[in-house]
Amino acid sequence: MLERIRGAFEKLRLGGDVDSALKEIQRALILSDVDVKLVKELTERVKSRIKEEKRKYPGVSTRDVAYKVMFEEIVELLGGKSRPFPVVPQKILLVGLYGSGKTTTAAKLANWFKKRGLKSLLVCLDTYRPAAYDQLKQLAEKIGVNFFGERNGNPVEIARKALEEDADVYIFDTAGRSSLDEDLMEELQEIKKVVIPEKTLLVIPADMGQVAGREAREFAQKIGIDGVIITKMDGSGKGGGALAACKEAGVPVYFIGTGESIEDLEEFDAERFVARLLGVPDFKALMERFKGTEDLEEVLKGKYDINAFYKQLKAFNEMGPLDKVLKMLGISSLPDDVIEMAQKKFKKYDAIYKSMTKQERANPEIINESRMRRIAKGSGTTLEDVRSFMKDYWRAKKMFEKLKKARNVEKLLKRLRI
Ligand SMILES: Nc1nc2c(ncn2[C@@H]2O[C@H](COP(=O)(O)OP(=O)(O)OP(=O)(O)O)[C@@H](O)[C@H]2O)c(=O)[nH]1
Ligand SMILES: [Mg+2]
Repeated sequence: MLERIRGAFEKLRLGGDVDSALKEIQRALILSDVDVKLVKELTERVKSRIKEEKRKYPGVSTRDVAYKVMFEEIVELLGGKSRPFPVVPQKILLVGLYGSGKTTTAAKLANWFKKRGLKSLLVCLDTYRPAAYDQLKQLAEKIGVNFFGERNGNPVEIARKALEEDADVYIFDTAGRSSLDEDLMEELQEIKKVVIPEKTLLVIPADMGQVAGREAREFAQKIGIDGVIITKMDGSGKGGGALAACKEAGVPVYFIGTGESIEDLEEFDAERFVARLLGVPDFKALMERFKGTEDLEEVLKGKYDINAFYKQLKAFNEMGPLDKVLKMLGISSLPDDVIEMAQKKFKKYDAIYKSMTKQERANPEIINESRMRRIAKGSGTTLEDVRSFMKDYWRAKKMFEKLKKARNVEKLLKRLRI
């Protein structure tokens, strides 16, 4: 989507000039359907702020100042500072037009809360589309949360009955229409009166681009919304436009949907989003993923020897399938097959690791052909297996050096922000 922005920053970092980087960013934003007016304003602000900050930090190169200013302005454009979504018992009402992703998102949210220890009840208030009931019920079964619904009947009554059930988080999935017409409006207002939701969230697909702003305003006016969830960020080139438009409309984007599966829901944070776009890994997010497994920070501090490699393999193995998030966070340079290997070949690699001497683990460069043969024998694997272990180790080592470099960029950003 905003690949071009990444390209522009990369060029800047490698010594390109500020003007052409800025032009590239303008092009990227417009291609992503960001309103031209907003792009113009951003350009002006970036230019004047670069001048300003250069006066403030005379010792810092123009390029570094530009990097920092562009980063901050793009973050601001796409949403600015975000508030985390409250992980507390609550009632959430999902509204939105036909096919925007409400039902899928309802299930993703239930799963999100489940992971955080809260019990959800998924409630189907869509009695218009006959398949809606089964769709949500099946999703509820799949993630192991409770479901409530009736195939026919009045959505308002169903909502009332649902509230008698026991749950921490009530998630109400409503019917979609092709536009926000009188009927839909009345029904949603009635439901709202009964449910009294803490959060009414509008679900909008990313491919709406800047039109998302108009839709958000309309729903805000007629129904009242507390925030937005933008779905299908994975399949659209217009996500940037949708994000910028929601920011302009003054409604926070709480989550983004990044795929069709249940796990593909991310809490939206503009800074993290842009940082990732630029290839600056967000270590906090990364740490969260590693919670309870290994401390990547520690690994990064030390020397990347075979012990560190093994720690990582073990972490990946225990974490289960790595999802896109982790890959997007900058681990993307870790080859896919190595990640897969962490799960599939773990037993073999585990045995190989255990047959190595302390000295070998700390100094991988000493592992020659004859040592490999010994390791293969000791671990009950083949010479090929040991070779592939070593090959993966060297590749992973390279990746970590990259990650370390990226981290320095983040440090630079922090220092400049003061
Ligand atoms: N790629 C991708 N597809 C998504 C995402 N969210 C939803 N979808 C797909 O979009 C389609 C519509 O999703 P639903 O959840 O049924 O949409 P809905 O708003 O409930 O639709 P109605 O109830 O008919 O108004 C389905 O095929 C989903 O798999 C996403 O984040 N990424
Ligand atoms: Mg639906």
